[in-house]
Amino acid sequence: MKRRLFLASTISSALAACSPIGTALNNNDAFHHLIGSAQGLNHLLIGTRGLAREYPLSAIDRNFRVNGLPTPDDATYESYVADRFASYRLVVDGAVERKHAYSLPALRAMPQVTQITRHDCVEGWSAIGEWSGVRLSDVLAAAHPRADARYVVFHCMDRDDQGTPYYESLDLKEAYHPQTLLSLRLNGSDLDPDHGAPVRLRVPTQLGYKSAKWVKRIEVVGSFSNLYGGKGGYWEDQGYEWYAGI
Ligand SMILES: Nc1nc2c(c(=O)[nH]1)N[C@H]1C(S)=C(S)[C@@H](COP(=O)(O)O)O[C@H]1N2
Ligand SMILES: [Mo]
Repeated sequence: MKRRLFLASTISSALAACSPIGTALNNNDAFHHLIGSAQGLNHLLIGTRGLAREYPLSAIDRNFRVNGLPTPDDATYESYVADRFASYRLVVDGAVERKHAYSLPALRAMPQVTQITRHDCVEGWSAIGEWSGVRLSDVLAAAHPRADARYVVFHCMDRDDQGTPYYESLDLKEAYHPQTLLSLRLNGSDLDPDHGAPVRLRVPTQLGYKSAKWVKRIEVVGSFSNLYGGKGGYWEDQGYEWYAGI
């Protein structure tokens, strides 16, 4: 019932509701207006061809806010945390010639990129962090996407209170963007569980909901027709824009 009421609510309230923990901002009409117009403008702005701004070390927000669905607490995730993700594998499959299952040490052995960028949540807050990890383009290149590949879907380990997991997607152009990372580290430390350990997508050219936490599987697809509501993401299926360029 709660879910049906939520789906029936206006696009603008959906846009301001990317945390299940409601914020005062969600009830603010001026904020809805601001966010609504920002979403409309996204299509006119630089988009994924531009580079997101990078910041100096002094700009880092040491306390990076935690947001979104709760950190997974199922037996599988608890055992990952207990063995420091020794048994975790990041699966890459779908419309690719070469499927992969990466262990965390295998990801750490790939070339690492570090960038200090700002995370912008659609709810109206931002945080600057130093993110390190593997370029998504390197992982995709190793998988050899097939000719029918169009999008890259990220399947996550967290679930909402209905049991639906979080999922997100990028098109190939955004996925191959040089700043699009599979992050393993935040502010000089391994990612902690609350920020998406062990692997979290970081897309500084797009709004925060694209930066999927707790990624366990990267699926290359030709369309979203087999992905839940068919709009390409957990929040997209509830009214957010799929294209979330900043
Ligand atoms: N798996 C998963 N990824 C997610 C979310 C989520 O609920 N589940 N929330 C998104 C949203 S709306 C935001 S703002 C950021 C929050 O990231 P942080 O907790 O590191 O600040 O994660 C994004 N990625
Ligand atoms: Mo967000």
